[in-house]
Order: sequence, then C-alpha cells, then structure tokens
Amino acid sequence: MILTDLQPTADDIAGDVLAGLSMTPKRLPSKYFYDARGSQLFEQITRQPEYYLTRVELALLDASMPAIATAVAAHAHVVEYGSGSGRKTHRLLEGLDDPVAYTPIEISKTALLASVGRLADAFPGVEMLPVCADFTHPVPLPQPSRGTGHTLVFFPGSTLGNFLAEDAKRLLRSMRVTMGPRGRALVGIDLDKDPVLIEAAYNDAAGVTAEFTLNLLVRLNRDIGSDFDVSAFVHRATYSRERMRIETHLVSQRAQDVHLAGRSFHFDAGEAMQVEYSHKYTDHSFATLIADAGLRVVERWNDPQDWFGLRLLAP
Ligand code: AVI
Repeated sequence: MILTDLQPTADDIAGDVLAGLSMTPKRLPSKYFYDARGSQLFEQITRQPEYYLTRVELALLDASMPAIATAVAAHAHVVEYGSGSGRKTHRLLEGLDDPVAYTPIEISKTALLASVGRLADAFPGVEMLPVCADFTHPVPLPQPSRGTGHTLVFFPGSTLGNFLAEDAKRLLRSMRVTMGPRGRALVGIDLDKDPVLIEAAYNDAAGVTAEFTLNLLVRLNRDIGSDFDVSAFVHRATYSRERMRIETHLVSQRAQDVHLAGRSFHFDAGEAMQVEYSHKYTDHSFATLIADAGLRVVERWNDPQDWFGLRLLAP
C-alpha cells in the first residue's frame, strides 16, 4: 500500500493559528483537533450515549444500504473526506457492488493508517490508496490500477457542518470536480431538532468532548511551541437556533498572555475563543447550500425520527 503524505507542516499550522489569534474575536481552526490523541478522543465521543450522530447514522446506513447500492453504479472508486475509524466505510464497501478502490483523505496520519489497515484486511479485493492531507485544499487523487465505474465521494458524520457556508460551498465545488460529471457524493447531515438533544451531544456527562476541545491547545503547545495554559481554559458548547449550529468556545478563566513565534496574545478573564461550529440542516437549508455549489439531491434517506440524513448528490 502506498501512502501519499501531504500532512500539514508545523509552519502551516503556526500560520493558521497566528491568523486566528489576530482576529477579534479570536478563533482557532477545528481541523487541528485531529492529532493522534484528538482522533482517539473523537472516537470516544462517538461512543458516548449523548452523541447520537454516529449511532443514528450507522443504523441509517445499514437500513439504506440496499437502496444506496442500487443508486450507485458498480465498480466505484470510493473517495472519503476524513476517514475516521472506518466503521461507516466498512458498511459502505460491504454493501456496494464490487467497489474497485478506496481513497481516504485524512489529516491525522495515525488515524488514517489504523483505519486503512483494518479495511485492507477486510477487503483484499479493494485497492487501498490512502492520502494524508488537509482536504480543505485541492488534493491530487491517486489513480486506481483497475478501471472504475465512477467516483463516489463519501462524506459522512455531518463533517460538512464543521464548515462555514462559504467554506462548505468551496469544499462541495471541489467534490464536484473530484466526482466528475457521472459521479455521486453520499453526504451525512445532522438535522435541526430539539436544542436540548443537540446541546447534550456536545456536553457529554463523562467530559470527553471537553477533553477533546482542550486537546487542541495541548497539541498546539507541543507541535508549534505556543504556551497556552490549558488548565485556565474551559469548554463551552451552545446551540444557536437562529444560526442552526453548535458554537464551541474555549473560555479563558483568567487574564493571560499566550506566546507564539515571538508574538504575544492577550486574553481577558472570561474571553471566549471560537474553536468549532457544527451546523445542523433542514432539507431547505441543505438544498440551498449545495445548489450554490452546482449539486442537487438525487436520493434522500432519514432515520425514523428525522434526526440524521444521508443525501446522494449529483452534479
Ligand atoms: C467531526 N464532526 C462532525 C464532529 C461534530 O459533531 O461536529 C466533531 C465533534 N466536535 C465535538 N463533538 C464532535
């Protein structure tokens, strides 16, 4: 198996962090949550009772797989944006008609190699073409050695929701290019619902989500030499009904100065730094978003409670 390695460098990360700390209010990009520990913690989040997203999407994928396999042509090259643990991919590769190749694009090399290793054992007939890269930038795709039907972009988990509308549209446009004129994209979206349920999912009682959020500062201190006092920040996640999104902040518990690359950034006591958005969707808001990217919904599946949806998109 050949790994294409385009992992962000410390300079890439420091550049993004310096830009974010210079903004008012301050912000940090959520893509940097996923170092090895962050990917592990995210995996633990997906198993928390409050975090319904993964559980409901897995059941929905199982229930809809026969219909998905019918809607997607045989011999697909599956390209996944952000591979995670591979649990959903396993079900997809198992259910599709003779998939030829699988290209996961994942920012965390440890998580990528672990999941692709497991999938390679389970699917010896599927060519594994892993790419370690930040998929928010254009990524040159490896070409499968067997001829393929068409490309199926797989983007589960409502990861699309972690992007602001303009960035989500840019990503969807780049997916449209990746899938080509005959390709399809299977996208998971978390649906708008009772805010109590949504807020609980991002504030689990065991505190795993809080640890996941704070790990961002731990990894920045290690990887780019910043000096955030991690113990002086707390996790805060609230649902904005108006914007239909979870807004996650790290709130400084005291006045402090953080240093990075010879610069100093002051935090007031109580100052909130924005670190993640998790947008939720209605059919209407999702259709509007993808239309701007030149895509349309050709099939839709929801779980029985309308908590989570899978959408098959075409150019
Ligand atoms: C990966 N992504 C879809 C997760 C979400 O629900 O926004 C990341 C996450 N953040 C906190 N909990 C889970």
